[in-house]
Parts: sequence; structure tokens; C-alpha cells
Amino acid sequence: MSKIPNDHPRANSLRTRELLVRGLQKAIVVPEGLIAHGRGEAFDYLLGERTTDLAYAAMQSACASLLLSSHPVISVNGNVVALCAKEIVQLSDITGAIVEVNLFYKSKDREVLIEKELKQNGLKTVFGTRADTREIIPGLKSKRKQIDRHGIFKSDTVVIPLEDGDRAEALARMGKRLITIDLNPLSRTAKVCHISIIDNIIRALPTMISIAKDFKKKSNHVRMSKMLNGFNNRVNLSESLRIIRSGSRTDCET
Ligand code: PTJ
Repeated sequence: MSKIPNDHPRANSLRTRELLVRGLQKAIVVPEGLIAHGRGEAFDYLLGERTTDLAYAAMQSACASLLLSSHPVISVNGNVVALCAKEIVQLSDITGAIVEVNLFYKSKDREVLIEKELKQNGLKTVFGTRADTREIIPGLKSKRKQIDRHGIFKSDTVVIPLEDGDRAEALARMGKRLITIDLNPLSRTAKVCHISIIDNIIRALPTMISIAKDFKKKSNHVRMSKMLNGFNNRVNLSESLRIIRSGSRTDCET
């Protein structure tokens, strides 16, 4: 990594960019992934590059949902693995969710590299990379329609971070309970999901890991069900937009 001074006002943001550039050099990330990140960054800037109370509440509901599900799955793409491979593996360990690779710009080479990266970070089984257990999401044209029979196909809950709207809508039609992490509260994905965490995945995953650990120690079925059923994504999205529109961010001009 190049030397980014610790006292640089945008040090975290610059370090995150470097993770993606490194992912691009390893061919885990596609060039389009850098552009997608740029869109996310713009929303993050407007949100104040912080986890809002709304995002925290969404993470609590999301963790409750994962822990209450019988077959939860975390779907990952190139950007997600370049940014947070270790955290994906940790969240999978704690919640029992399996991890499935699902790429928009799908290629066998990238699948192999992403699988390797996840395994190097401690994941034992990676779903979504085998042709013999493939099923198809009805009504979806992109290569993202290919899913694993033992993974997303039979799941009840799917986490779809940094996702495109087409597949989110198609998974919703299949009756899946959907959770996303997406900085854009206006995206089709954020609108169609049951729980949308409007936060940077870099901040969201470590927070979700600590919430899930805490729930496993201290929480019970009834409390988690209340948290899940009490969550209203429409309010969450409109309040997140209100924060952006209010222009409350004043601390950073660079
Ligand atoms: O690895 P592949 O081939 O599957 O391709 C992955 C990308 C991300 C290129 C692909 O899925 C894509 O084009 O996604 P979209 O349609 O641009 O959607 C990505 C969404 O994630 C946008 O709404 C962004 O605002 C949001 N986003 C980008 N970076 C972050 C983010 N949300 C949270 N944290 C981020 N770091």
C-alpha cells in the first residue's frame, strides 16, 4: 500500500480505495467495481462517513434475522471480498450463514480467485462456484441468475451487499427475506430489501460482527423476533434521505 499519512483528513477513505485497487490488481475486482465504489463514496460523504443510529438499528434487525433464519446465506461479489473478506468469514462463523459467490461480471477465473481469497481468510466451504449444483433465478437475464442449489436457492434469508437492483427484485419475487448493505438509499436494491443498512460495508461488517456476538450471548428468540418485526424499511430509507438532504455534514471540505 502507498503511504497514506495517518493525520490525513480522508485517510480511511483513501485506504479503502487502496483495498479496491489491490483487488483490481489481483483480478478479484473488475474496473467497473471502482466506479461502483465511487458512487458509494459520494453517498458516504453526504452521510458524514459515519454509522447513523438508523444504520445501527438496521444492523440489529439484520443480525436478529440471520440468527433466527434456518438457512441464511451471505452473497459476495468482487468488491465485497476485496474490502472485507475476513469480516465476511467472521460473520458467517457467528451467524451460521453460508457464503456464496455471485458475480455480475462473471468469469471462472474470477470465481476461482475469489474462492481462494475467502479460503485464505478461513472459510471452509464456498458456494456458488460449482456448475453441477447450479439453479437459475427465474426472470433474470444477467449471469447473476446462476445460484447454488444448496445455497441461495434453498435459503430463507440472503444478505446481498453492493448488489444490482435486477437480482434483488428477482430474489424478492422468489420470496427470500433480503438484507442489503448499500450506501445509496435511493437504489432499487435498498428499496426492495426488507432490511437496508445504509452504511459503508467497511464500517457495517465489524459492527454487525459485534452485534451478532452480543445477541448470541445475551439475547433470546422473543427479543430478536420483536427487533425484526418492529423494523420498518420505508421509514429507515426516508429518514436516511432526510439526513442526506439536511446537509448536516460540515466537518470536511476536502
Ligand atoms: O464483482 P461483480 O462482477 O459482481 O461486480 C460488482 C459491482 C459492484 C461492480 C456490481 O455489483 C455493480 O455494478 O453494482 P452497482 O449496480 O453499481 O451497485 C453497487 C451499489 O453499492 C451502489 O448502490 C453503491 O452506492 C453501493 N456501494 C458501493 N460501494 C459501497 C456501497 N455500499 C456500501 N459500502 C460500499 N463500500
